[in-house]
Amino acid sequence: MQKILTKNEILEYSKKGIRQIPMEEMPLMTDLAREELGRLGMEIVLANESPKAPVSSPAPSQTGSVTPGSTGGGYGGAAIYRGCSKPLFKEVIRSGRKLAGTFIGTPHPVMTEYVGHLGFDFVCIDSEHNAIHLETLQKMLQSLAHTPTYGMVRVPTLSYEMVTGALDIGADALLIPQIRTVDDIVRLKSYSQYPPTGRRGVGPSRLWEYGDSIGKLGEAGDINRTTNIVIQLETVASVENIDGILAESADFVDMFFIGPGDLSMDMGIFGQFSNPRLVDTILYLREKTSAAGKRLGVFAGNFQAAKNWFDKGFDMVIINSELALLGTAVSQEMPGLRAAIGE
Ligand code: 3PY
Ligand code: MG
Repeated sequence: MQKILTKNEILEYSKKGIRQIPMEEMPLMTDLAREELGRLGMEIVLANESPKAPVSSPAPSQTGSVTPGSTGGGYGGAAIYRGCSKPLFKEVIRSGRKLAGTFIGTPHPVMTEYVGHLGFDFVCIDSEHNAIHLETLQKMLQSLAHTPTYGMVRVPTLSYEMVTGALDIGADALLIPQIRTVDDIVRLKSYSQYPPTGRRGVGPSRLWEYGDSIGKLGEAGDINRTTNIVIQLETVASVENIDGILAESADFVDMFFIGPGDLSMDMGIFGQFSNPRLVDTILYLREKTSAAGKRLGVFAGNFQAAKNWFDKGFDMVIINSELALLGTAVSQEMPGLRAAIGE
């Protein structure tokens, strides 16, 4: 009979320092076992296979690396057969890795897939400021399955439909704009977390391989482990309420994100990114989030600004958008071309 390899047995091998588990034939594995194997960067070696080079530690520190047995697009173990296998985004977020992404505004999977191969850790599909609704979002997320890049979605509204909907179609993380009050966080928690923490509904969505892996929700462990919520701090109210916001989100949010555009607009100094009032407010938010043990990201207009934010200790940067990056590249070259042809 085919051997069944459990998560505990994998942990035993790991404790003994064995990273390549020798087996006569490929064992059956529970989803938790497969996930653990991937998380620990271990693999099965069959008796008739020659030993391979040592496997490096789990992939979070390596954009584009593929870890056997763990998944992208959320959680499901079956995803190993369905696309580019990635560690859980939660592990990457918690690993301490500095994360670089860009917004996607073009409502099409081809653009998403293309940008997914450019070396960003994640893309953030921006349905707050673009005509991208759930049907299109799902296709855009699907297009990332064969890339090493994670798919974050900025939802347009703090609503059950958008929060639960975007998670169910497989968003690796949600970016939640325009947060103002502690009550916003209470609602966000109830929409994004399964009971008893919240009131998110259970269904055979893409996240659960259309039902194939939905049984995982019944397994022991944190059933909300697929969920990554990033809260935007971009209103004066969110600055005023920061202590309450941090307290209320303590158990379900790892990352915050500052939107300097809206924050400066709300402060009456739109676009004055060097204005000391804005800079001091951003640094104040960094102190608060860091004291609460949370990671912090920020929007950057270009790569140089992104480097500056990383130098200042920020953990995540969203570098403008795919359209802005395209616009910059073309506008740098076009004058030279026009001059060369005598215009
Ligand atoms: C802002 O700057 O307001 C943003 O939302 C950037 O993402
Ligand atoms: Mg904003």
